[in-house]
Amino acid sequence: MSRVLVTGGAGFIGSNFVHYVLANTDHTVTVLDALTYAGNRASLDGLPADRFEFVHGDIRNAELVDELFARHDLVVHYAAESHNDNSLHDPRPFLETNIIGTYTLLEAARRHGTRFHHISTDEVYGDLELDDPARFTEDTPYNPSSPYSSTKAGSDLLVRAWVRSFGVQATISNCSNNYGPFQHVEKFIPRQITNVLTGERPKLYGAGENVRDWIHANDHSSAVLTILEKGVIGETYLIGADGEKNNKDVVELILQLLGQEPDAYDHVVDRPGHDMRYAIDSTKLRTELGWMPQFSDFESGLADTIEWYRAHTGWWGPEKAAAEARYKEQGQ
Ligand code: NAD
Ligand code: TDX
Repeated sequence: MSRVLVTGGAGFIGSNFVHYVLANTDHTVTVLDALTYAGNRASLDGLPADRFEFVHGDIRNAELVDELFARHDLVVHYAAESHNDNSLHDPRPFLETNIIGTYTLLEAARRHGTRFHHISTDEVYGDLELDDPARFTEDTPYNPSSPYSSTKAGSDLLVRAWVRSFGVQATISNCSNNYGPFQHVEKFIPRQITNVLTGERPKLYGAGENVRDWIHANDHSSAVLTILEKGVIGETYLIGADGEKNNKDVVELILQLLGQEPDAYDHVVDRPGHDMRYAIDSTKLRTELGWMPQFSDFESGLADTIEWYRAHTGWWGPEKAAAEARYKEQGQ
């Protein structure tokens, strides 16, 4: 039994991880989350009071962070500004949370000798051409494109430096695009599902040829737990489930699953600097740590996700109008 501190645990992937850990281990969990627009306390409703604590606070608050590190064995760091489109309009919060926030946590890990796992993204590697047979591996050079991905790349490099210079007990994982319950309606899949559910047409950036490598959030959680249990300090592990799909195919599948015509969507202004393709080779995690994804059928995972959004209009409804208003300003 370990005492696990999860930063950003009221966000999409963090909340899925908290549910997963409480259901599959005997660990206790504390969430530290600032409840930005992306955090939702309701994503953590109903968790067992004797094993779960919520702390409302900012990862840049060194005093609070220090007090929390003193009473936890493991820290899993999900907190971030996470949306590329937002980073193109106002990069500053990305520097604050992703860089200064990670630095604040690393300093606490250094002081307390706490085991630290840093959650990152495949976007640090830049993008691949559509016809390139290559996939990202742990040896791919960093080449981030957006303010978001460059701050995530910077945070990864801080972790590596704190391991090497100060002996911090850290691992890093870089995962591909997640889908599943509790994802904010600004993101691609929930935006299109909730557009259809509210009578709006889905919005595809550009021609929709961009490829993302989809993984169910539960598979991300099981991978992180595996790294916490068996990962080697100082190592980086790529997490992916061989789920490459282009955006157009995903929109058409969402429309089909919701009983709409497959062409009932709009092409809108493309994202500046839009990465073309991400693809993960997760051989290291699979062969060295024995991890395997469980959600191999994207269509059925997507159908379950659609059902979740249909059943939880009270969870996403209050955010929908504001998210769409932000997009409308950009012609998206
Ligand atoms: P999210 O935006 O849904 O959640 C982020 C959470 O962090 C929110 O609850 C927010 O309130 C909290 N937060 C933000 N700033 C904070 C601060 N200064 N102090 C404390 N809490 C703060 O993000 P997500 O999609 O769940 O992503 C979680 C992590 O996983 C991020 O580090 C992201 O880079 C990484 N990641 C995401 C994906 C993906 O597909 N979404 C893929 C790979 C990696
Ligand atoms: O309305 C849309 N229409 C559209 O075509 C939106 C919101 C997105 N898109 C496209 C852009 C991308 O090619 O869909 C794809 C996915 O977009 P996002 O959900 O914004 O994800 P992405 O930019 O790929 O980044 C995600 O995966 C990696 C997460 O948001 C990051 O936090 C993670 O690091």
